[in-house]
Amino acid sequence: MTRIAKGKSTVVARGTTPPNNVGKRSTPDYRSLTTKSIASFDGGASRAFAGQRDDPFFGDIGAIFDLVAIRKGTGNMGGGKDFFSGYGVHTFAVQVPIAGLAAKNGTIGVWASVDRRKVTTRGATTRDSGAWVQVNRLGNPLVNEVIIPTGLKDRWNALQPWSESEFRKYYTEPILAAVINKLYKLGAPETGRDDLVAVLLTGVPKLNFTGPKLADVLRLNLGIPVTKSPSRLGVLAGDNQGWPNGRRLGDDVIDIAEQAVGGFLKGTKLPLGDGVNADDVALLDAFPYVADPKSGFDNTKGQQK
Ligand SMILES: [Ca+2]
Ligand SMILES: [Ca+2]
Repeated sequence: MTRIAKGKSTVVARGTTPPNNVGKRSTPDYRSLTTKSIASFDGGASRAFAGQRDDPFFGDIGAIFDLVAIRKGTGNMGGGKDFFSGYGVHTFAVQVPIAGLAAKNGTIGVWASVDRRKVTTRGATTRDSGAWVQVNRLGNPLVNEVIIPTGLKDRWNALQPWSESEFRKYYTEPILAAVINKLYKLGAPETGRDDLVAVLLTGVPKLNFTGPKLADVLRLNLGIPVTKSPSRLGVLAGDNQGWPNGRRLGDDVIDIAEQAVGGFLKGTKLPLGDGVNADDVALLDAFPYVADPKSGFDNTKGQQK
């Protein structure tokens, strides 16, 4: 792991990733394989891990892609199918003390991007060559999926987060609001959505506002204390330590996004959700927090808990 601070790069940790969770004969005691792969640095105050974990994202993606298929909840919104249940993901987890950050009482912005080589040549052997190009980025969850039109997704993913002014109208006039109104006659505000610009591009005043510059970064106000009893609906439920102020593994970002696009911050509080309220497996109470991946032997992909 390399830390870049004040223009200087320093390798702060090295380690190996555990093998994927194949099954009880090939990879017995998978938790200990994980624990052994955690690299510690900063004199033990910081940790890093890279390897396979359970996919902590949860949602009924099959239903959502079928014309949103919004479930109008009545307080009990359970019953959706967790499309990601049983799947693993490759995870990079990093834990650093807040005290070590320059903005310890301020708001930080976080995003990630993926680069690949410009050219892939397929044949007897497959070869990648050419310059590295950015093909994907992520700050706030679901911006790519919910806000950016299909024809512009490649361009949007190739840009840096601070290029967002080019896409402003898709935030102020979200396509999803128009779609759910057309399909379900919900009365979500379709224009003048400065509330979404605040939530996704500048931060919300008195919560995590970082100035007028538009940028899709995940903003986290480090001055807000850790919530003892987190709500899966985060800020929408009065729990200011959840998305859109940072993002915890248990935050129900699909329900939050649907309700935010539905106009929650403009007073249109629609009981929207996909019916999946939590991950199919419990998180760990210690680093790297993301649950152990299901083994290939167990193979429970897509099955509900
Ligand atoms: Ca999962
Ligand atoms: Ca949900």
